[in-house]
Amino acid sequence: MTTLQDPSLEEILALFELPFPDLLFRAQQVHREHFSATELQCSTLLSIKTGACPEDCGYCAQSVHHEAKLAVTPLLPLAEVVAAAKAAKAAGAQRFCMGAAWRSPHDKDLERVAEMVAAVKDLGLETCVTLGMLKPGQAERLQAAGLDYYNHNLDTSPEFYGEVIHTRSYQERLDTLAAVREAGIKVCSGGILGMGESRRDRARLLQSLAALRPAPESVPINALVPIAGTPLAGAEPVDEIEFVRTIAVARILFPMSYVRLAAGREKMSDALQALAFLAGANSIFLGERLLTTNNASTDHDAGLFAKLGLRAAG
Ligand code: SAM
Ligand code: DTB
Ligand code: SF4
Repeated sequence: MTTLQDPSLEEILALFELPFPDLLFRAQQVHREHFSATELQCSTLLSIKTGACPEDCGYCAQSVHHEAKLAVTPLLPLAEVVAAAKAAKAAGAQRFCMGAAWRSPHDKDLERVAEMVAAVKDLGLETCVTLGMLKPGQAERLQAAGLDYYNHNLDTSPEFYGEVIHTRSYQERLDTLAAVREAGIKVCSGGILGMGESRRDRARLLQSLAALRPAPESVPINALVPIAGTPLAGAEPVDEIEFVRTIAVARILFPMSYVRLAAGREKMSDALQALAFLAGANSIFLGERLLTTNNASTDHDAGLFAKLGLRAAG
């Protein structure tokens, strides 16, 4: 199976336009060439610093620019983070992802996060953080503490980005991703569907991610979780088949990467999730909470795994 190198927008759109059975078959072939189709990588999220973020991302509950109801909390104590990580491991997570609502961390906060990374790593979990933009030296500090992955999403196409976020540029996102890669940390970068973007925007997001060298090891595809009080509270959800097509195209463009069916699973039917897994999604967030919103429940996920014959990796 040939993979697309530096895919043009036309090539990506041609994948989107394939008859659905052909697109899914192709995605399945690519998926099974590199992964077990019955194994899901499972990560658990913890918001280690919540709310009061100076950025204005139109989808996010944590921005000071929006009116979402939210309990603002400063950086959590180390012991609380370690307790949450232990619980996540016991529940079957392989990776623990810590998210902070910062534009960019101060060095003294980064030191505390580095301690958290080291402590979580000591539990035998993979580590991931998402802290906003990084200044020179910060990625290296995190790498030295034992960080495996840094999550920093491109979110959408370069053309649609300005409709959603005004306080930082696409290029700044790319610069942080380059700093993370340079420090020897694995890259987790993807986007959000259902913000009012077009298929072309979804294709351009994937093209922008595919232009990263090497490709991100993890590509989260989030369905917008609409949050009251944010500018995108009333956004029209993406058609379900279009959502699955986007996952399938991501699988074909990123044959060796984990494609994560990320936010939004709480509202998805089992049938839609099953189609997403058939299209090549092979990673999820496990656990009752994402950052500020609920995830699919642990019981529901256990039932879904059993129904579909899936198991957690690791
Ligand atoms: N502040 C950091 C940043 O923006 O890079 C890290 C945390 S931020 C919440 C991480 C990612 O979560 C965002 O880039 C976005 O893709 C996703 N996200 C945030 N709110 C969301 C929502 N309501 N629905 C879906 N995804 C969301
Ligand atoms: C990602 O792509 N999705 C996660 C993680 N990276 C940090 C965040 C989802 C957040 C969903 C909305 C919330 O709970 O605030
Ligand atoms: Fe802040 Fe991240 Fe939310 Fe944007 S997505 S407002 S940077 S916490």
